[in-house]
Parts: sequence; C-alpha cells; structure tokens
Amino acid sequence: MASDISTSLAEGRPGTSAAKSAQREAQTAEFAAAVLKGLARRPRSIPSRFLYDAVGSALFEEITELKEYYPTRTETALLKDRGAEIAQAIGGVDVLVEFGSGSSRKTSLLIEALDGLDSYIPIDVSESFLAEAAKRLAAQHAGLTVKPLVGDFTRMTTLAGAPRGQKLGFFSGSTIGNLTHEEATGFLVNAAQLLGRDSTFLLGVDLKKNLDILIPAYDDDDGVTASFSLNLLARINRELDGDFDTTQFAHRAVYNEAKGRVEIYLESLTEQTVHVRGRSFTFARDERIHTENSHKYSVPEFQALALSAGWQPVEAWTDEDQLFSLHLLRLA
Ligand code: AVJ
Repeated sequence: MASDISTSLAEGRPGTSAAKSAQREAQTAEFAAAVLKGLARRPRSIPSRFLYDAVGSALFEEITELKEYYPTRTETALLKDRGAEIAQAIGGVDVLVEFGSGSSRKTSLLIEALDGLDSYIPIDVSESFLAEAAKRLAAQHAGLTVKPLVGDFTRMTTLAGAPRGQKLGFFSGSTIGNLTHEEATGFLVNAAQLLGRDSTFLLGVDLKKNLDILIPAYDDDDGVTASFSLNLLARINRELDGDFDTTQFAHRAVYNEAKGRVEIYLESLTEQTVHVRGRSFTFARDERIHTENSHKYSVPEFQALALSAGWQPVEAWTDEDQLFSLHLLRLA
C-alpha cells in the first residue's frame, strides 16, 4: 500500500492564499492582545506559546542539540534502547496520535518499535510544520497512512476523520512541563476523551534533579537559550511595532522549589520605557517579564497527576542517570 497524506485538514481552507493571510492576521491579533494584556498586569507575563515563531522554533531546535540540554537526547535514547519493551507494554495499536508534531526522529523510533501500526495522526497548530513532518514520516514508513490535523489540541473535542481502532497518544519532549499542574490535568482529561476507550498514552516527562544539571539546561554557556527567550521581544518589535532594546534585557532561569519548576524571565537591566502598538510600558531596573515555566516531576508525582485525570499508570522508564522519564498510561 502506498503512503497517503490526507489533505483533509480540521480547520479552515488552508490551501488558499486568502485563507493564509486571514490566518496570519488572526494570529497577529491574538499575539497583540496577549502581549498588551501581559505587559500591563503585575507580575508581567507573556504566554510561552508565543516563543515559537519561525525564528524561535529554529532556536529551539538548536537548544535540543546543546551539551547542557539533556532532555531531547535522553528521551531519544530511551525510545531507541527500550523501544521493544515499551511496544510490548503498549500491546496492539492501530492509530498513533501525536500531540504537537515534534521531531520526526523520536516519532520514527516509536513507529518502528510498534508493529502493525496503520495510521499516524500528528496534531499541530502550525500548518507548515505539520505538512513537513507528515511528508517526512510518510516517506520513511511505507504503508503508513498519515492524516495531519491542524488545530489546538488543548481545545479540540474530537479527532475529526480519525480511523477506527486502538489508539496510542504520544506527547514527547516534556512539553507537558509548560503547563501548570491544573492545566496538565485538564490536558490529560481532554486527551482521554479524544483518544477514547481502551487507549494508551506515552508521555515524555522531565524528572526533578540536582540544580547543577537543571539550571545550565535552561541557561547554556553559548547563550542559545538566552537568544530563544529574547527573540520574544524581537518578535514584538517585528510584528507589533515595538521598540524593545534587546541588549537592555537579560534572560534569567530560576528554580521554584515550591512549585517544582524552572521559571524563565526577561529582566530589565535598567529603568526604561518601551512602546508596543503605541502603548507605553515603563520598567523599573530588575523588573521582570515571566515568559515560561518548565515543570519537573518525580515518577510518583506524575503518576498521581495522571490518576487524578482518569489515567491508569502502567509503567515508567527512566535512564540510568535519572534525567528523564517515559510514562505509559492506560484508560480503563
Ligand atoms: C519545549 C517546554 C519542553 O521546558 O525544556 C527549553 C522549552 N525553553 N529551553 C523545556 C525550553 C527553554 C522546553 N519544552
């Protein structure tokens, strides 16, 4: 059977250029609203999803290859080394549903380990990433039906056009760490509804660990993570007629012990006034904008969270240095 990439996408008519420019406009309006609201409130904060424009996504790819950034390489090694064992624990599966079309390397390793998989459904808000990932995966796995779904999986209530059969969800890279515990629980409840009865869910979750390892992963020597954070201000300048001087803000990564998370901030190095879309924002020296959270979970902590969202923990795999975990969950 030849690989088939379905073009029936979930939302809109993304093929036409009119639809594309309308979509771009809607995205800019959403970004503007979030930035103006986020800079006006105290403490100031901007949601982390806005870090991922084209420049930010390319910088994040660079982060995943840094010596200090252990999550990507550790998760990939777990999938490679324990893939057979993981596939056995999962059992029969027909449809793989990936939340966020991540690096196709990790997905490929999982697909290879799973025997008898029929279809792969990557879900992502970015149509271009999705199309590219879908094309790569279809080319790499002859006989696999690839049906990309454009949309925000946190708000999706059904898997439009999904084939019948046993489903496995996949949410890699500890992306769930961006969510608060409450948001993560909500996400898991929604995923249970999307995947349906008897489904399984494989998630990559970053472990709690020594700060000597954790902090450099979010504040590397080459300053790639700093550039990734500061790109948010550059993006505001590009898209929202902003005048941030990116040399007058610094990237800060701090661990919040009580909340079990790395918090990322942009800190004003001086007293300064910045303009965005004609509005003024005055920063005191040392005043911060909160841009990201990266929650860390021990194995039992994540299992308790999963249980509270209606998922039964089946097994968890960790590397020998206890840096990263893969959790398998099952719906009763
Ligand atoms: C994509 C959310 C998993 O928290 O490790 C990495 C994002 N930010 N370095 C993470 C991130 C700065 C990353 N996640």
